[in-house]
Amino acid sequence: MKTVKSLADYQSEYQTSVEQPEKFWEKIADQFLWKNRWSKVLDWNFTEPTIQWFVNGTLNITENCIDRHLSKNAHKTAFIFEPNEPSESTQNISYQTLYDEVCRLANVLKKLGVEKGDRVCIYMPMIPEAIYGMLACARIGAVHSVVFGGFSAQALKDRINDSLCKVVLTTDGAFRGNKKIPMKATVDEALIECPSVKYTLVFNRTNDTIKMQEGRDLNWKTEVQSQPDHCEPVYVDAEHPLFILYTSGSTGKPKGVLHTTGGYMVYTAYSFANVFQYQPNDIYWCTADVGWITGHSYITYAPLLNAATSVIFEGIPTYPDAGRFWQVVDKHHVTHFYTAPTAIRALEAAGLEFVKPYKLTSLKVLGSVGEPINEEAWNWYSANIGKNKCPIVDTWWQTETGGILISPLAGITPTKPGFATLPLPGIQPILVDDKGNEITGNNVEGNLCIKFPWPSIIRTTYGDHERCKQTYFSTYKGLYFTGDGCKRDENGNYRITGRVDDVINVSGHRIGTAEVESALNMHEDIVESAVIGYPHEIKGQGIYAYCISINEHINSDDLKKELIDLVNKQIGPIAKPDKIQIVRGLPKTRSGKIMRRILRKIAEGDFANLGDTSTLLDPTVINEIIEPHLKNNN
Ligand code: 7RM
Repeated sequence: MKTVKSLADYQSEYQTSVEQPEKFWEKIADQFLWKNRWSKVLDWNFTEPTIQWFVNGTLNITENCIDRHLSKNAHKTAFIFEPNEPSESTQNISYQTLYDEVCRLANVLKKLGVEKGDRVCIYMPMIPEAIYGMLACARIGAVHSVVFGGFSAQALKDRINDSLCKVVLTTDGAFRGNKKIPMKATVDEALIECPSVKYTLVFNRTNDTIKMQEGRDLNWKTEVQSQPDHCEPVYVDAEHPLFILYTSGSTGKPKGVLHTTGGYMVYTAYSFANVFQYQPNDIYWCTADVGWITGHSYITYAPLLNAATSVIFEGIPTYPDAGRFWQVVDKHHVTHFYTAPTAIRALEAAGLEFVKPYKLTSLKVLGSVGEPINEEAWNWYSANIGKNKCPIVDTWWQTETGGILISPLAGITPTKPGFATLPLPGIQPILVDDKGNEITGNNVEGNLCIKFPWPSIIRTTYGDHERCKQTYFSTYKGLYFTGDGCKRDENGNYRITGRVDDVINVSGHRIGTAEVESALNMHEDIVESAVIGYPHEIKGQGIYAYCISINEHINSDDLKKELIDLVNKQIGPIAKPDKIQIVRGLPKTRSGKIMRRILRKIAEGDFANLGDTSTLLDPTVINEIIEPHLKNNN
């Protein structure tokens, strides 16, 4: 794919993209394989919202990810699989092998009755089969719903039932550092109440003993073996759903963010090529999990659309020790390394002795994603991993945006620690105040919105379009609202400061405070709770829960443990509160709204700056909440 090569290129391409967006995107879309060309590039309305890109175009995304490369690149490595255990051998998967595997699996899905438009849940660890699963769905026009392997049975069940999945792809278990994690047992528990699921396909990874329910559970390897390694692609409309990915918001249950096929393909491929400046012999490694949007866009789809070679890593940054990432970089001569600030901070804290043994000379570009990167971590990453020779691309985007919207282009855009810098061509950010008035000029701060559609923008929240409208398109009329706060510096560079809604970002994972609160409230002793985020050295934000117990005096470790177990069971380990405080009351306004601003200040230990407390119903609760903090001196 042709990419921007200089700052002047970027500026002229940006200008074209704003002045003639349809012409701009059409030229990019033309670099792909389409069955039928579109009749109209864009049809949009941010009020409903209805957004259609490449109207009436038809295509199959896997043909673009795989088939298209076979004439020249059949033997090129698509994926290098690096297992959890360093002693287990690496697996090289060529584009031809990828084709064969995806086709066989797609044939199995067809045999199981999966048809175009049907939903398939993927609940798997980071192994190549998870990616085969996504692509096998796309091959036949089925819609994948990947659920992160760390979610609990309850969370998995909710997601399966929201989109009525027919089949679940899973494994017996997962290797994660020195732990083995059950996967099939969790699926079994979830499926007790999932009437839509007819089959599961189980890939044996850990070879642990699992229960296989006759007539429902099938062995992956056995099923795949007997299938031909060819499967005709099913051509779908550009606006046919490609996948659903659940993400947390400020209220209620997680939303199923829906992405469609044509626009998602065009935007993810374009953004990957431009942001990373990937060249044909480079080795790219994104350390995310396919359970998150970063894994969807920048492990599965975009690298393949660019015929790239990428590393798939099963393990964790700290096993067998905190040098694992750097060992893998050296082992596979990784040129492009893309990770999250939380990992950088954790590895920085582990000490330079874990970096020293490795050369890291293959690296050309470093990336960051998922949360604001603090200057300290940025500088450490640049100096110790990039040896001050690799540009850092701090990429800002969201599940809902499908691809990177604000980021430096590697080696082209001047970088600045803590800043995602400039919008990609085609992206029109705007800052607004709380009333929705545009904040113009530089050296300003406001709520980050986008005023024009890009091809991979969210189309709907599955089964509830009104929620999509309310959440993203109603706060500020005519704008897509990101939920993030943002600064624009004197040169027009953007710095994303974090969420302005009730979403917490823990180690780059989005956690809805409302979800954690409703889990806590399920405890029979808990009357009400308020959950907020507080600054955490490694995780970015930690989870702080204030709970009102019916037994006022009880602030016991037993109760806290029960509450943590409850959250673990309802959502999963990523949502476990770091701190729980049992309180007698919560600071509420006269209209009954919890004043989270005050609770945040208290959790930060900033008791002197609680701000205006005059609207509180009962101001005395504040002193009671602060009191134990003063005692513990924390
Ligand atoms: C890709 C992803 C989205 C939220 C988003 C932000 C935060 C992500 C950055 C960032 C500052 C960044 N999708 N966020 N990237 N904040 N700088 N480079 O993370 O849907 O899981 O989360 O993450 O608050 O709204 S996500």
